[in-house]
Amino acid sequence: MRTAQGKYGLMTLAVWLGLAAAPAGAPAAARMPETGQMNVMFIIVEDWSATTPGCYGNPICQTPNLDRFATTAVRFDSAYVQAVCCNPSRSSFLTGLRPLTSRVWNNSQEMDERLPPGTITLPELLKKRGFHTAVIGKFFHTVEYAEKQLLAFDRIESYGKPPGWTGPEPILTFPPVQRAQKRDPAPKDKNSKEYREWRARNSDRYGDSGLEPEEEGDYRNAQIACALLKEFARTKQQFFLSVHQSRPHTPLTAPKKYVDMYDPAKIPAPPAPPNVGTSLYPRRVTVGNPDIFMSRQPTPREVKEAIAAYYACVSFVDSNIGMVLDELERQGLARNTIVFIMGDHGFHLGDHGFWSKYSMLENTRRAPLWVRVPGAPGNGRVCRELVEFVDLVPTVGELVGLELPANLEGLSFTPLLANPGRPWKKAVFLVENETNQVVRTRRFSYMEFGKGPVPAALFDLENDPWETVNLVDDPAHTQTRQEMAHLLKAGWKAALPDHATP
Ligand SMILES: [Ca+2]
Repeated sequence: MRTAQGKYGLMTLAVWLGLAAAPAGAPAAARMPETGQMNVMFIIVEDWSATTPGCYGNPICQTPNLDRFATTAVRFDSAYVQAVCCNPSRSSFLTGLRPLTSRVWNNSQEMDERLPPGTITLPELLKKRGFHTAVIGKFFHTVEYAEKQLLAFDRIESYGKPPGWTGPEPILTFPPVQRAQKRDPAPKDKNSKEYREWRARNSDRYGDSGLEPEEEGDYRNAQIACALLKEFARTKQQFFLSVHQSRPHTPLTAPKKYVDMYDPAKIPAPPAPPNVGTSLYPRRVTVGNPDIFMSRQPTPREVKEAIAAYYACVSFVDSNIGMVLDELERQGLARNTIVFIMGDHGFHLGDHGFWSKYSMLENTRRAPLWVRVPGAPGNGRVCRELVEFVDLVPTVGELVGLELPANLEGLSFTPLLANPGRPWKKAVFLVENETNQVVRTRRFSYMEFGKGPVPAALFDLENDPWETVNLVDDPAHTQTRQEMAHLLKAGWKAALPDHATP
C-alpha cells in the first residue's frame, strides 16, 4: 500500500509540475489547489459516443449544460476505456486494473467471482478513508456485486437493496408510472424463447418514450442527487456520490420534447459506410447488432431516425446533469467538490454499419470525460493527450489521498489538470477478450485478433480517422506494423510518459 497524497504523491506532483526544479526568479508553475478535503462526485452515463456532445464538436446534438460545464473543467478529448462493454469497462475503471488482470472482459463474467483476491474497489477505498459514500442507480454492472460490496456504500438509492440492508430509507419516493406498466413487459426468464422474441421485438425501439421527463428514471436519479446534495450541505461530511444515467443506452427513447428537437432529415449519413468485404466484424453487417437492429440492418431513413433519437437521449441526459450541477452550485458545494462526468464506453451510430459497442474501433473505445477540480489551473481547457479510464482510481487517489493498492495499472493524470498541454502517454490499450487486443497511439491503431476475419489490422488515424483501410499488409507500413506489434506486446508500462512511474 502507498499513500498517494502523502510521502509519494505530493513529491511526484511537485516534480511533474516543475515546482521542485523551478530556478529562482522563474515564473511560478501552475499550482494545483489543496484537494485532500474535497468531495468527489461521479456522473456515469451509459453507452455514450464521444462524437455527440456539442463541446466535442457535434454541430447538431445540443448539450448546453455540458458545454457550459466544459468551460469550468478540463475536457479530455482523447480518453479511452479498456474494454468493449459495460461490465468489463466498469470493473476496470472502478478497480484500477486492466481487464486481463481483473479477469473480467465480457458482460457475463461475474466481477466478484473473478477479481484477484484482495482487490479493493474505489468506493471501498474512499469509505476506508472516511468518505460518506452514496450511489444512485447503477455503478458496478450488476446489483449482485453491489450486495457483496455492502460495506462500500453508506447510502444506496434507486438500486436493488441487498437483503438485510439496514441503511437509510430512500430520500425521495415517486408515484408509480402508469403508462410504463402498459408497455410490453420483459419475460423474466432470460434464457426463454419468449425473452429472445421480446428482445428482438423491442430492440429497434427509438423515439418518444411516451413519458413525461418527471416519470423517467434518469430524471428521478437527478432529483435524488439534488436531494442528497442538500443533505450533504447540511451534514458537511466529506462525501463520494455517484449518479447514474441509463440513456443513451438502448432503447433510444426519450421524452417527446427532446425527440422534437431533431429533424431526422437533417442528420447526415454516418461516416464509414458498411462494407462486408473489409469489415472486421462482418456478422454485424450481414446478421445484426447486439443492442439495436439486432436482426437486420436499418433502412437509410431508420438510420437517421435512430441517430436523431440517440441525440434526443443525449440532450435529455444533458438536462438532467444540468439539474445536478445547478444544485451543487446552489448548495455551495461546487467550490469543494471534484466532479467527474464520463461515459462508461462509446457507441457506434451506424459507422461501419455498426450499432451498439462491442468493437475495438474508435467509437467503442473513446468516451467523453470531463474533470473539474475546483481551482485547478487547467480548468476551461481541452486536453488532447491520451488518457485511460484505468487512470481514474490513481487520479482520485492522488487528489484526495487514498491508500492505493500497489498493483494498480493506471497513472494519475492529475498533472494534466494543472497543465493539459504537457506531453503524456504514448498509447492506450483495450481488450475484447484474451486474444483480441488493440493499441492506439496518436497516429495509428493496431489490432490483433485470435479469432476473426483477419489476424491483424493497422489503421492510419491521421489519414483515415474512421478506420476503413487496413494497412497491415501494406509494404509501405511494414516498420509501423512491427513497432505497433511490439508496443502491444510490451503493454501499458511501455507507453507511460517519460520519467513517470505508476
Ligand atoms: Ca454501458
